[in-house]
Amino acid sequence: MSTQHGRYLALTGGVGGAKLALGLSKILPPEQLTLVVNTGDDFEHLGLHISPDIDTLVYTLSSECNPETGWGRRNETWQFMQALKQLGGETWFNLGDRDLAMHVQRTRLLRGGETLTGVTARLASALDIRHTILPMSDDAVRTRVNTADGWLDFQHYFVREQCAPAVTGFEYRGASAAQINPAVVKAVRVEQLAGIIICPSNPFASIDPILALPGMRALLRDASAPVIAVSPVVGGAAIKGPTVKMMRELSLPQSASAVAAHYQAHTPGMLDGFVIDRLDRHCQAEIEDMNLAVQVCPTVMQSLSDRICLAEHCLEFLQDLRRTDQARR
Ligand code: FO1
Repeated sequence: MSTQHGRYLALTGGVGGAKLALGLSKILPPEQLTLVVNTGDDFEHLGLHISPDIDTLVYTLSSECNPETGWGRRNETWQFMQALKQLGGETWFNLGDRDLAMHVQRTRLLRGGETLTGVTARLASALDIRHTILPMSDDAVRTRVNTADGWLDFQHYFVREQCAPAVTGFEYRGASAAQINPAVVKAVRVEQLAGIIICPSNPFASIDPILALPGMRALLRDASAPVIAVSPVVGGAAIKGPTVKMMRELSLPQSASAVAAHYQAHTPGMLDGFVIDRLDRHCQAEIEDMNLAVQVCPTVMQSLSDRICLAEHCLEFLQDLRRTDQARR
């Protein structure tokens, strides 16, 4: 464990976010790290409440994650899906037999009146996770994707249509009436806050839904500790998922600088620093011109030690930013 002091918050969604969250969790003990998760990907399917980004994080932190897909459980079997197919049911969204237990239990607890925050804490604890995982909100926010084929619910776009339709925009339905999880507000305003890390998640599908909650942008901008983001784009490509395809379709340059520019344009004043891969060293000056400090380090996370190494770089970067801020005062 680290000699880091203070408390950290990480905003995450998807597989890339969960990888860095795992690295952070190996360095920081539970009382020093809170993980805030996108729930814009959540949906009702086959009568069940599915929270893909929460589950990806829960399975990753509990070493239960399917290493081939990055989502779902390891050692999975698919008898439920096969039986459902035989009965003519909807099979475009793959729910493994072991994973199914998670959705059934979550749905039952939610219908019993528990909040998503309470249910998440209970299910994470059942899998021996000690770090705090907070859904961004207990209210329903649903990401929708505007495409050349019209509006699609996020999982219809992502899984059913395999991200094929060209994207023209996003909507975070319900966000304007949703309340930020009060535990997130408390975790940001904690006196010992040492830094906030925006994980290398898809900016449009995983991070913007969190930022769309009323008051979230101001909360992060006014945080007493530095805020950094890690680029999900490396060498003009996304490590996994449709980030770069989306950028192309939205007529944005496909680069780490464009991700930084996106955050700077939509959430001015939130970021103090931006982490890019060594392959993107050529973007450094351009990002510094956006008034951001830049950390260049390896960001591709293949092994557990890659995840821990990136987490260490993030914590060191935050420490440097805190020092610079103190020196300025
Ligand atoms: N992603 C897929 O590409 N195909 C699937 O069939 C699929 C099923 C699935 C089931 C449970 C779960 O928690 C996640 C699942 N995912 C699947 C991943 C998920 O849809 C995406 O990773 C996220 O929503 C994007 O961050």
